[in-house]
Amino acid sequence: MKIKGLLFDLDGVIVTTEHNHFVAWKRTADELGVPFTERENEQLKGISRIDSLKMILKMGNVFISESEFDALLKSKNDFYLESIQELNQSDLLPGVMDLLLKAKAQGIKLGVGSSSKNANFILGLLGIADFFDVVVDGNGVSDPKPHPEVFLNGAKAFGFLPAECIVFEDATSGIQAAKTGGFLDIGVGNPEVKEIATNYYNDLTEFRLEDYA
Ligand code: B16
Ligand code: MG
Repeated sequence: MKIKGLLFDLDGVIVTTEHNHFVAWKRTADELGVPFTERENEQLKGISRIDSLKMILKMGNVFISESEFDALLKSKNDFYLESIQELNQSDLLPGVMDLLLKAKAQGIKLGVGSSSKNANFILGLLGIADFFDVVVDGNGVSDPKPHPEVFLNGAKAFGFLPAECIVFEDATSGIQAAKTGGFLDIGVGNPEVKEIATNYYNDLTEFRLEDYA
């Protein structure tokens, strides 16, 4: 089926902010005394903020009060936001800008499907918000990835069937969400998803729009 819409995950596909999330969660895990490396962080990619903290607590078998939970969520996000203050267009991952320009010129619809509640803020810093016909983020979904809601809402806003859209993802949870939703799932920039993704590219410079649309 000819592709009519592209749905991009944000952190890890459009921009390198996954590392900032890792550093911020590492700080939280250290505070809680939970061992946390890139390996544990892999399970958090694409997962909502609340689910990420729940997962860290589970990893360490740590129990905290509701108010401590809320305070940790806030301090993680404050630290994360502080660390991305300088973000700008030069932080776009390779191939992103060229693909956005090419797809737009061909009349293909563009959307973001992110678990992040900071998605619109980040798109603003990157100066690419105007490219997108729809942005579905962590503020607008009730079931976070790996549930497909975030991408289904995007396809619905386009007015297209999921099978007419590609989802670009760097996280296992996001690839699962795309598959469950009936999208063509393409893994990008994270060898961890190579095995499960229908197609995989090291970065978006390797993706050829003419092969799909
Ligand atoms: P926030 P994506 C996800 O964004 C990140 O992969 C994940 O690491 C992060 O915890 C989640 O957003 C929530 O982000 O704390 O900014 O709301 O990859 O789905 O674009
Ligand atoms: Mg991601």
